[in-house]
Amino acid sequence: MNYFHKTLTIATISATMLLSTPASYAADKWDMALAYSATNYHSEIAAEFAAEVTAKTSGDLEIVTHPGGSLFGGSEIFGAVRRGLAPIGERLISALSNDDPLYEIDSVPFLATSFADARKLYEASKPELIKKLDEAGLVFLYSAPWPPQGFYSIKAANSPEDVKGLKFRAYNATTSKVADMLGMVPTKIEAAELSQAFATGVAQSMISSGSTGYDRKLWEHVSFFYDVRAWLPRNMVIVNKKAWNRLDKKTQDVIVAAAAKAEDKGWAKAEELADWYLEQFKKNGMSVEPMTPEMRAAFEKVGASLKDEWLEKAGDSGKKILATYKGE
Ligand code: PCA
Repeated sequence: MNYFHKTLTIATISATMLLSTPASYAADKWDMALAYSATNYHSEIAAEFAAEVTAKTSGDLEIVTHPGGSLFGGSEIFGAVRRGLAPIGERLISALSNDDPLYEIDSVPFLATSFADARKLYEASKPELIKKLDEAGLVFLYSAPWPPQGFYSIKAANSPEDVKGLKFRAYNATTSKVADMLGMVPTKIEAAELSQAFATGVAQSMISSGSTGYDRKLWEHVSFFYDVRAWLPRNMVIVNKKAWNRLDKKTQDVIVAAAAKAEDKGWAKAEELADWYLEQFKKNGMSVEPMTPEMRAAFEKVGASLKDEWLEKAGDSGKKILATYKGE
């Protein structure tokens, strides 16, 4: 073997080694931004999802969750994942209604008020949701619901007069509008800042699930929960498309399988815990009641007008989704 051949052989061997040894490709780490408490079921399931991906890729892709808005606050997560500042994150979909009315379909008042209907509505809207996110440079992974939404108040709310002027904590445009139309004063506040807001009187009422009231120990500040069951909003887990495209197919498949599992767990857990949260309220001295017929009528009136408003905004694509939902 002459010098030329020898050099060529060594070069070939080195190149082959580089391509085939595990050490040749760097393991990746994804920080996953979550808005809600570490002990909330959404965050726990996200942590299980992250652990599963890490284990099944033998650490080639390690996903590390950051709950409670510790990496990015709830209101920043969508933009952060879009811009690639975080490769993956979870966001309350209906908070994004400024981007597109489709994002608030799960918060149209009294449209889907049970877990079964909420799931049907989700399935009906999913193809369009995936498309919209794709256009925004995002890959959709999974979506899980919050329990049915009720009304929290620091004072008894037996008639619409009782709530007038109450400071109201809103989490999306729909909750702001409901508050406005009922004469309350809405301010947007993320769940992570909720205890503080009620403790200082910045908030005196809100619409949310038993889950968030439980996470934030709202019985320390709020005495009344009305089990309205107005809608079931959802979170979604999204990935930055560029980060996604850097993964090999095998890793993507592991993520998709883990996401499907996480989604089913999320739906089951929300339903399993819905009544349990309200039991904890009672144990901690809160009153948990249905709304009085008078209050319910006021909520339903506001809800009906918001539903019309949504249909108008969402146009033909919204109507098509609703027709699929209703099985038409
Ligand atoms: N909890 C979240 C959104 C809906 C819910 O039930 C929150 O209050 O921020």
